[in-house]
Amino acid sequence: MARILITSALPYINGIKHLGNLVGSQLPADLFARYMRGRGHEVMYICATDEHGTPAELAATKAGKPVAEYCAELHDVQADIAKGFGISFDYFGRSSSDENRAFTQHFAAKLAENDLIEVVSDKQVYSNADGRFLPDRYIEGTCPNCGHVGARGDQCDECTKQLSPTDLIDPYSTISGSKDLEVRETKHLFLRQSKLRDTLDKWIDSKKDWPILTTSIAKKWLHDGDGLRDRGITRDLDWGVPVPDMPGKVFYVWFDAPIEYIGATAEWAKANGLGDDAWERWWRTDKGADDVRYVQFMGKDNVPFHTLSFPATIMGSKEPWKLVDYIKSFNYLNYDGGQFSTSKGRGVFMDQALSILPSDYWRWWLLSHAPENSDAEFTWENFQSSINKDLADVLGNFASRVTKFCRSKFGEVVPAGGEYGDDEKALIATLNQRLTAYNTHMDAMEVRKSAAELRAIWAAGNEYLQNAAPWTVFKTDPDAAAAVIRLSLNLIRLYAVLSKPFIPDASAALLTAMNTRDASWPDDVETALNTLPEGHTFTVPEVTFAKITDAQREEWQEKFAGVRD
Ligand code: B3M
Ligand code: ZN
Repeated sequence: MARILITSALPYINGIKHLGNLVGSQLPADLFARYMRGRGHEVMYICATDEHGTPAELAATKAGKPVAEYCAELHDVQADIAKGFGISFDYFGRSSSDENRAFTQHFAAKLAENDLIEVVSDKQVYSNADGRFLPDRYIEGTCPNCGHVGARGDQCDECTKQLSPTDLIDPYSTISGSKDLEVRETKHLFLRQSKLRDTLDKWIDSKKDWPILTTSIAKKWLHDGDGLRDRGITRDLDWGVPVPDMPGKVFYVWFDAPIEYIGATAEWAKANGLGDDAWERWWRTDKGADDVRYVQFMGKDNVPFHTLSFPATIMGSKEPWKLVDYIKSFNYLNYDGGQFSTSKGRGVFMDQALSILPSDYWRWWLLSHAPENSDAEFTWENFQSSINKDLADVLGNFASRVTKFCRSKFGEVVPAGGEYGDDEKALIATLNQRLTAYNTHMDAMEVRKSAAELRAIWAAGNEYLQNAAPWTVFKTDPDAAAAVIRLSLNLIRLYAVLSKPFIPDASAALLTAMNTRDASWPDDVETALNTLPEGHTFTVPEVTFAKITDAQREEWQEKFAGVRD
């Protein structure tokens, strides 16, 4: 069996994330992790809170708390909410960990050793009103590349271009709003990534299976304008990984954050009382990681750093670290005609979503509408109709009709009698085809195509039941009806197994109702449909998916129309 290493982009510590962030990182990563575990592979799914940089400092100041205390608190908040969504990390670390500090300083030292670090007298923007330098998110202005107002000092989220504060047009301090700014000299370490441009170019070209979205962004910034520029990897900040021998300087958050993928794996080993070999077998190709398939999940705005500066750090170390094999990137999820926005509090946030509906409702809608090849739009009407149709009317209704009819005629037990005939054989043939397609799409991380295939598998069972009409057949041939119900009860178990990556809670509830712990992924449908033998007892499941009413939809549309407090 393969070994699969999965990481999803580290959410900034500053506050609870919205559904757009979730569907572009942790949720599809969790879908893939659950699927790969279900197929019997060894999986290590790693994520962490991204706790350095200006997002953390600005948010802690706003909360009136010391930044270390703020980060510890919000890490637990984000961990709890991810748990509420059934995100099955093997470990959810913290980029402020000792492990990440050590790794970050190690990589910087190796890069310097390999002549890839340069001490540059850099121009940084200093705010007289605030009495401090303004790196990254302490400064905003107009993007020189696309004209977007509100571009940040390190990146424009509109066109994803990586920026420096001095690039901004008409800049202002995000602390005080002051425009009383001046450019001052200050020494910083630069990563000479331009020396690795050709190596990176060849590496990106070798990734023939990557999504177009990922490679197009990478190639754009590799060759845009003056190409891959050397970039400052240190900042005049107090909070972050200290730069050895440069007091008052810390590493730039995007330098240390991806290294936390390794850091969090070492945190996992320590938390489990394991030695270094436990994490090295995932990250060091000289310690067994050469047979690992490493997949990253992220929004498109994170692609530049994951395809350029992080690989440059790994390659530049000249040490045998595991490089990513596949990057699954996502476009944006928009909300009712506008954009989700953490900083502007616009949209539905993860905690709010869980307060109104179970996570499976959100998981199903978000994954089946994932913004893979283009931006996607969340509307309350579409959410209501998709949930009510796919989950309530198709999957939920099938489980309810089959178990209730069985209970009324045969009791809560898999009935004996009859045998599978032509209709059953036809259904089995159809489902075998669809199972193969489902596996293919899931292996390829084609999220929407996988959801469509799973929905079709549910629908095939409904269509079979409708045509077989055991409630009619029972009157003249109870044995034939028994065979239909026996197959259909086994189909409920099969649906629970196949649906687990998407809707784990409903899957567990259906397996419990079917009174089985056999959640083995099917090799073939016929075998799967003979798992629950005649005489096997079960219970009628609770209503698996209560429908969303128009009144509820209208209430939530109103409640989430503005910006959150
Ligand atoms: N925290 C950016 C973001 O949240 C950043 C991702 C880091 S992944 C190493 O979009
Ligand atoms: Zn821009």
